[in-house]
Amino acid sequence: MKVINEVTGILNLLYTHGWDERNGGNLSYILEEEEVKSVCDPNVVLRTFEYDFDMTSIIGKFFIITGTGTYFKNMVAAPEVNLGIIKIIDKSHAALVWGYSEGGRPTSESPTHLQCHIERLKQDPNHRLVIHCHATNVICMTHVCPLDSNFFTEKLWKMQTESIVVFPEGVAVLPWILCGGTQIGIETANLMKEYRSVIWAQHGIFCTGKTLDEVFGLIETIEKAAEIYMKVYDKKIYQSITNENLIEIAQAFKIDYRHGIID
Ligand code: 2HA
Ligand code: ZN
Repeated sequence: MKVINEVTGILNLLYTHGWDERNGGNLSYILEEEEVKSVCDPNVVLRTFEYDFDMTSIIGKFFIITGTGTYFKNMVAAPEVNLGIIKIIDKSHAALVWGYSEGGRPTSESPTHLQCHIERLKQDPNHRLVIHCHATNVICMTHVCPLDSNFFTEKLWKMQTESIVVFPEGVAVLPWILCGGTQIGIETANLMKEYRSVIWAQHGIFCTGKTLDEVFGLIETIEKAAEIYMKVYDKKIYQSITNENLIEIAQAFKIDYRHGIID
């Protein structure tokens, strides 16, 4: 059950940060078979779910996924109701092996989550996690900034010294697209070829990575930079981080940052 406690702990933190109001946000995390065995019998199929895209490359993998309509604030108290563990059993089906005990099913954003996993695993075999949340200041920026990935990346990098260290590849931005479907999943996963973080205009952010701490930290850092941006962008600025400062940070920390934005 250690893994369930770790996942519900992060979900609770996301809630208390104010980034997952009501049933906002969702999470999916690749589990090792041993981790699944600590919770249930991985071979007992409770129900199956169908997907309309090709999942061949993730057949056999287990995912713990938040349930559709579930509230992050309730995860710690009732994990088995609000979370499910699925195994991808063929090109278009997943089997439920644990959870959703009151009849639930995977989050409406699970097509996007699974497509992001497929893409991120191609980039990084150690990839495990996708978190979507409604980070407040990130959403604010999508109201007042041009929806351009390089614009967002440059502003976020220049808000605080940590940014370029934590997300040297920058952030990608998608225009408003209807959520919950396969199309937004395709567009998001396409950007995940080059980015771990994709912002959905007027909606929130998808962040990916290897561990719960890493991805939570990525969200925190992007959201913190966005908060600083929203607090200062319409004020008279006396000084800020320059292109030269960013290059100096990158050299000092040996960071391979995205080129073509500040140089
Ligand atoms: O319902 O955040 O994007 C959960 C969501 C949808
Ligand atoms: Zn959402």
